[in-house]
Amino acid sequence: MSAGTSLSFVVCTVTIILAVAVSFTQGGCEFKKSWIGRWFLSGVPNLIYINSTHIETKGECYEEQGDKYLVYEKSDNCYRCMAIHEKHETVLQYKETFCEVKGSLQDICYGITGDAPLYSMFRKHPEVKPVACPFKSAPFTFSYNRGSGDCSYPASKAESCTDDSRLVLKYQACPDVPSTESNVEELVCLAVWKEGSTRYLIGRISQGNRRNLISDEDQYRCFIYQRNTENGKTVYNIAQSGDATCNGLQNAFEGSRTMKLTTVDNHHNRCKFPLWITDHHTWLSLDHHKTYRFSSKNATLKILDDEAPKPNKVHQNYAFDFQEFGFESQDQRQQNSDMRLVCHMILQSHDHKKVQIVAHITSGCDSGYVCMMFYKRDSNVIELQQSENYAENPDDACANFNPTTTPYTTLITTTLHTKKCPHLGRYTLFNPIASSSEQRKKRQQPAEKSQFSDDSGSSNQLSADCYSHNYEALAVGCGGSHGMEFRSSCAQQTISEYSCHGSWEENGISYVIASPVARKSTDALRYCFIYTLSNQPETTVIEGSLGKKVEPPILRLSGVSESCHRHVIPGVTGNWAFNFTSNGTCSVDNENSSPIAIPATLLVLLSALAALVIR
Ligand SMILES: *[C@@H]1O[C@H](CO)[C@@H](O)[C@H](O)[C@H]1NC(C)=O
Ligand SMILES: *[C@@H]1O[C@H](CO)[C@@H](O)[C@H](O)[C@H]1NC(C)=O
Ligand SMILES: *[C@@H]1O[C@H](CO)[C@@H](O)[C@H](O)[C@H]1NC(C)=O
Ligand SMILES: CC(=O)N[C@H]1CO[C@H](CO)[C@@H](O)[C@@H]1O
Repeated sequence: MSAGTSLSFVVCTVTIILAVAVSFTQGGCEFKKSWIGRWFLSGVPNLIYINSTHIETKGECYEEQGDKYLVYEKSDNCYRCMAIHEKHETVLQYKETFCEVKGSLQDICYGITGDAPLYSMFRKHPEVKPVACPFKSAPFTFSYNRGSGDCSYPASKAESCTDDSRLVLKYQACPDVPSTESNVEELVCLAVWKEGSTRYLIGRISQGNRRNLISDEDQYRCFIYQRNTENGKTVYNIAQSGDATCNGLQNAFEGSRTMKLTTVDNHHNRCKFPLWITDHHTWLSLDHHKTYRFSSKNATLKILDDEAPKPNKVHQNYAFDFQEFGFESQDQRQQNSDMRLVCHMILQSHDHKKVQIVAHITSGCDSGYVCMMFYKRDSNVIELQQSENYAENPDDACANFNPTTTPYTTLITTTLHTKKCPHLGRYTLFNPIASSSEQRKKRQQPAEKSQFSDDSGSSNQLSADCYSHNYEALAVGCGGSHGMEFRSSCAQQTISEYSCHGSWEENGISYVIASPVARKSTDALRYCFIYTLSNQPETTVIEGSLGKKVEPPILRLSGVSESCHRHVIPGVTGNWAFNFTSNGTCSVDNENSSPIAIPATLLVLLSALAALVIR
């Protein structure tokens, strides 16, 4: 760097510092931190960016007093007054003067007249969570008027969604009223506020049939609403703006479009889910991804799915997603598996063990009636079945319900107690001659990956080989343990122990809810062990040199991680499957005859004892 350039560098730097200093002394103020972001303003094609000092297209904050800001526009070297009101974190409203020559804030702001146009800006980034819609106790019937007369017959319908910031408006066409059409609109409520006695709502409206073409200009609408009671029913009168501003709205009865929502009577008989189900307010799926929660009044069940596909996870940030993904929310919501179920009618109840219920279901913005069966399996285990289709009419919900083909969902309580596992005894792997690694591989289930595999991966091939599938013996409730112990025959004997939390039998097949005692990363949280214990067919009696020999029964066992699926064939399918032969009870006699099944600790103890005796 030469002396010349370094001097000019210094001069330049000083100039910049001076310029900055001057701009600060020249006034300069800051807008509210909460305003920073990108905003939509009707009539402006691009979003308006606001930072702490600038409002894009308006200028720089020069002087501030209360909600009045003197804003300097550099390009025209002029000043304007803006009176900015934050109605909600999503809504800024302002009035402004023309850009004028410099003057005091008071003088310039005096130019804002009462009838100056009001501008409404709606925040797009950073996204803000929608608010709960203020129209409580949907569903509603409604009439509407688009300026050509009331369309009240046939009645239009408004329905709630699981997400209370959404409402579905199902418009009906009235043959006698021009410019009415049947159409489905969805309203997402973004902001509500009150001015005097007037209540405002900002919402985004989307239309089912024109989803990709829709712009912010078409979607943002301002509403004034008013709650009344008529003949014991709650009524909402709503006026909707004709564009993406709040202009032209005076009250809840005049607007580009008006609606009158009326609550529907006696929608649910509001039965209660039986006590043996609601005894635990929260139930979990075996993998803990789904939560079933009963309301305090035991009439409503909410099903929350934490594994919902991504677009649903961000549904709180709906406003933003709309823009980013194009409007496909209707489809996305159909995948949303969060549901709300309201008990509508109890059809059959059997002895606190089984109950059939018609429930009103809301899933996303879809709703209807479903048939549900609840089964009590054990003190901490219930199962349920739910019809797939939503019926319009509650009487149709259970009409075509087939319990033999409807899948079951197994639910457990949030805390599980350890219980005695059924079928106590010792088992050895069926066909134990197979000990070469070739035959071991054959034993593995080819279709589904074993949950028993080693998590250390390929780092130790020998031990991995040893861990996976090489279970030679199973001991249930032996040696002081109440669990199920799977043992491998490897040099370093590995034991996988499972605790049992409940069991039941159905059509000769047994089901046990079990959890791994020391959980490996590849293990499921909870398993449903599905098994049969039966005598070997045909070969039950074998003629031998020593006479007749009765073959021991075979235990066919499968582990399933999600639910106790009825399509699983024990010993054949499932996350993993084994066939074992019974090796008798846990008695000492049997322990002596089957060294593999003796717990390692017991072996050590025995050899220590033997050593003592020999001395
Ligand atoms: C605000 O934005 C303006 C341009 O719109 C920019 O010149 C200014 O440096 C920004 N201020 C801050 C604090 O980021
Ligand atoms: C709901 O169920 C719980 C547990 O079964 C019970 O204690 C409570 O009284 C029930 N509440 C109502 C309002 O029925
Ligand atoms: C268990 O036995 C059944 C029936 O004999 C057989 O089909 C299945 O493959 C066996 N399972 C295993 C893991 O060997
Ligand atoms: C009763 C019975 O089946 N005992 C068997 C237990 O397992 C050992 C080892 O596999 C066999 O040798 C026993 O005959």
